[in-house]
Amino acid sequence: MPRMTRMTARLSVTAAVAAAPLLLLPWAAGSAQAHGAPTAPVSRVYACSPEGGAATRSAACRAARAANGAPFTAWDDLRVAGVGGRDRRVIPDGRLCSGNLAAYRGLDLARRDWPATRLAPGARMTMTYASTIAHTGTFELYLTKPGHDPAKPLAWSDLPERPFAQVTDPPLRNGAYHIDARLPTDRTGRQILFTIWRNSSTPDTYYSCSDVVFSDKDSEAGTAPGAAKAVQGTAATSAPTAGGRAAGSGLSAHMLTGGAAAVLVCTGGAALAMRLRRR
Ligand SMILES: [Cu+2]
Repeated sequence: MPRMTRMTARLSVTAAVAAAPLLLLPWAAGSAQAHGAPTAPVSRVYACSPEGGAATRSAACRAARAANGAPFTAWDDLRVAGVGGRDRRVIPDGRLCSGNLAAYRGLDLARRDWPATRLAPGARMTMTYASTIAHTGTFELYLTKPGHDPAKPLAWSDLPERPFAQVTDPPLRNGAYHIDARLPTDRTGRQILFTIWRNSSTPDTYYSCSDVVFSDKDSEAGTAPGAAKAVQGTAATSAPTAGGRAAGSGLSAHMLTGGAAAVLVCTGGAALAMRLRRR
């Protein structure tokens, strides 16, 4: 199975980089080495993953997988090591949604039909960020500027300098972080909610693109607090339980190995990520 092949590859890379016997521990459980991604408003990587429900069969997700050459099974592993807050220098324009990782390049496709979540301007919103391994760190939420054209590749200049919400170590409940935010009032139509999760317990930074559509304030859809409703007409995601996989063996295995082991898992993944980027 491909997953095992990847893990084996990652393990050998890691072992070569740092021959620490403890590194074997997390893999011994055969669990996913994984970390997190937004499930509401649903991120591209989660929507297009095998756990994305109806959304994963959408034309956008099919095109993304075709561009990728592989499914987004590791939806919670979109992370780059060593960025240290220099996102705009490390990640090139047009590669924001993939974090410039070849394994996720299909997420950079500029399309108007990505599975999207309807939001109301100025409303309160709670982002659900599924966590398959807990880390400490800061979440930054950005929205593309008013007038954003979703048919153009996402560039840093499409995002404001400052996030509309920033939260450090939000509560982790039922396998997900919950990030409360007040949405800007001046967005209309289709926008991209770009989330950066800057870990403080690992060297990693996570990137994700969630497609959202702002409806009129008068419209009832999405006005309820925390409402994140799938847009009609596009593929709706079944409301994901926080981290479908978190309920499985993956989370418990990682929890048993403890925080230090989780950091090691991420370090190992970083080695693979660097390898992928060199391709
Ligand atoms: Cu992690």
